[in-house]
Amino acid sequence: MNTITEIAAEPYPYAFDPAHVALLIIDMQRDFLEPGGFGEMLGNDVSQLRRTIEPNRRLLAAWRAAGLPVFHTREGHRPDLFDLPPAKKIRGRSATCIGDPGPMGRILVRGEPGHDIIPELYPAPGEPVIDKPGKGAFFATDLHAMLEHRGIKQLVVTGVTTEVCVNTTVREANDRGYDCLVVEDCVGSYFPEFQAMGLKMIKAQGGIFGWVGDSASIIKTIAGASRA
Ligand code: C5J
Repeated sequence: MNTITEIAAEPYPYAFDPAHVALLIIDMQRDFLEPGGFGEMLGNDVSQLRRTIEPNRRLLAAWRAAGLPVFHTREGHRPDLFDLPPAKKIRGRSATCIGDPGPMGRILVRGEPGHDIIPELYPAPGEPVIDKPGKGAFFATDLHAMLEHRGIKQLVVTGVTTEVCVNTTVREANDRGYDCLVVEDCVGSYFPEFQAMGLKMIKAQGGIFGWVGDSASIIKTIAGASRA
């Protein structure tokens, strides 16, 4: 399938172009999603994020089967923390913060177990992983260059959390000219009200930052798709 196909979405159908689209999976990391990780240690209900794992797994499988490109991101910092802004380190006044020992190694530090992607969605060989020090995937990374080199103009965006790293990334992408389709059952927030509002903000005002759709509609469209 190489033709542009309309996918049901809000605020209006998304013109899915298999020749210029990539799947961008944001921060599906153990420390955010797994029981016993940093997210749960802070008092968050990880089940709110874990409900996205199965829909993401199905979408990723269909995406890979269609031979379409996928990019993964991880939020985290160098072990020496030189890329960690002091403001980010002390924000929240928590007794345990980024770089400190946590339940799954040093919190949000590259190379630590908790920083890595959950096994259910682990990147396949050849799938780029973008390590980002900020909330947005475009800040201080080479993601934009990588997408441009591949001719990518559309991003189907999944991951966590809806109101923080997903929203920030979609806004950054929108300003760089990408058409973003956010997959509502594949993005999650610890807070149900932020999940609802985070999605509403994207599709409001005629799709001010992008579109919102569901994984079943996307899977139906890409089934059997091939870049050949
Ligand atoms: C947060 C993220 N919430 N991936 N990170 O700190 O949304």
